[in-house]
Amino acid sequence: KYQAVIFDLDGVICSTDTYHYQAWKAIADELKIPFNETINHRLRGVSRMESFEIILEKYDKEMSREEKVSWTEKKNEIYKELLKNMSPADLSEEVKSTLDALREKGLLLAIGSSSKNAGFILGQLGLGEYFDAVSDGNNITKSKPDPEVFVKAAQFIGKEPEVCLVVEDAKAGVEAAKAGGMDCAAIGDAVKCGMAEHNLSTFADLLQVVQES
Ligand code: B16
Ligand code: MG
Repeated sequence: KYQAVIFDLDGVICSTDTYHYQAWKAIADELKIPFNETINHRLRGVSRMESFEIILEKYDKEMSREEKVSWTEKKNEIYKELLKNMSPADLSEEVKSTLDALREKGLLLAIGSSSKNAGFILGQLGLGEYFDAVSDGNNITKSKPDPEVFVKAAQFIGKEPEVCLVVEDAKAGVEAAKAGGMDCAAIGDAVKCGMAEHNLSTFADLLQVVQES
């Protein structure tokens, strides 16, 4: 059934969670806003500005649009600096060999990420030229749970949604896949939401899911 797999990036292909956390923590500390791992959890898969709005729920003053833009830009500068620490060593052997095996089977492989830094991260991992298409935060106007990022990915590779399988680690991403008419394989945190057609206990399980489809 499946002819293409569209992968979320952060939390699926690699883990940038701690970098996002460190960068947001620096901003929250400067603004004296309480911030912890539980709040950080809610930022998975949502856009940069939406993430900041969640952090600001615990801020008791007013903040103008310009100030918000400036703080999110500052967060991104810190985050990008941290991303420089990433290298091909951050790509697990399991992920790389599973991607290669899927490609070997003739499937098209794409990225569907909310991140505007997706291209940079892929480059750091040594996957700059690897995927057949990259749909990311730079080509969308609405972020997950809106399906736009995945719909665009399917268009980029020229496949109908019905033959695409999305792999996601965030509930917002699973919802986005479903809204786009695509099946979803949940991994990690997203398994809990119980909304995906397939649940992966490990990335390599994808091979079986595709084989049995
Ligand atoms: P940026 P994904 C998402 O990536 C992250 O999970 C989320 O935490 C982040 O806020 C969002 O990208 C935007 O990232 O600030 O780099 O544009 O999971 O959709 O690959
Ligand atoms: Mg993710």
